[in-house]
Amino acid sequence: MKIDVLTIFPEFFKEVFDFGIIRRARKAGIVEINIHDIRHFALDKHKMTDDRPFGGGDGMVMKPEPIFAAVEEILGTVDKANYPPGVRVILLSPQGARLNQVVAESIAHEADHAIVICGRYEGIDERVNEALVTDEVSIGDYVLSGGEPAATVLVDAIVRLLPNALGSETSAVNDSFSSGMLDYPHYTRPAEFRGMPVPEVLLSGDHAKIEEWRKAKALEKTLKNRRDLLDTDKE
Ligand code: 6GU
Repeated sequence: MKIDVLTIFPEFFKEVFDFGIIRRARKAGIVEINIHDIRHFALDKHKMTDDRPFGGGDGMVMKPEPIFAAVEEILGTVDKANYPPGVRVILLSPQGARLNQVVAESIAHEADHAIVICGRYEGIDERVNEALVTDEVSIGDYVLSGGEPAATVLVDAIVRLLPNALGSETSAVNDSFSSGMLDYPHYTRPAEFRGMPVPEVLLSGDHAKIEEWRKAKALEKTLKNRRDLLDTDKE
């Protein structure tokens, strides 16, 4: 899979994709990640990437021209209808559809090329959305100053789902959310630490009982922290 990130803060991404599973996936050729400076595509001599909003109001709006130029260079077209199959142009914005495991899976499994546009909080010219964007995505109901932190979240969620990205020691199938529930609690050595013992059952060697305990604990945690996941009438 190829991922192109468009940002006005390319330095932000200098090291974030150089650790752990993403680093290993890049080295193994499972994913190629390129960071593009939107400013580099600005047309005027001041390299302006934003301007004042038509209709008035606070804040600046990201100009369409540099973003169109960047997408045109990367894809060879700025016409959604002519995108090759497997291309997704994703705009990160607080107005997007909320990211969840289903959204991440649909991108990881259906796309072979993702262009990720990091919007600034104040906004981006809507013609970018209309003409270029296939998916407008938010990472949750809170305000970030820009899409950059959201891009690291989205890229991580996608890359770990790509075939062979996870080592044999981990499996995406057992993850939280793929089961619709939170994960059960984990313990490692020592068996007693500062007066806190590990639950007996985990030392028992009784795998059926351990499985039962983990299911109960996962349910308990989901009820406590994320009751909404158990609602049957959710989207
Ligand atoms: Cl993708 N961008 C911004 N600016 N804020 C957000 C977000 C994205 N997702 C949640 N909050």
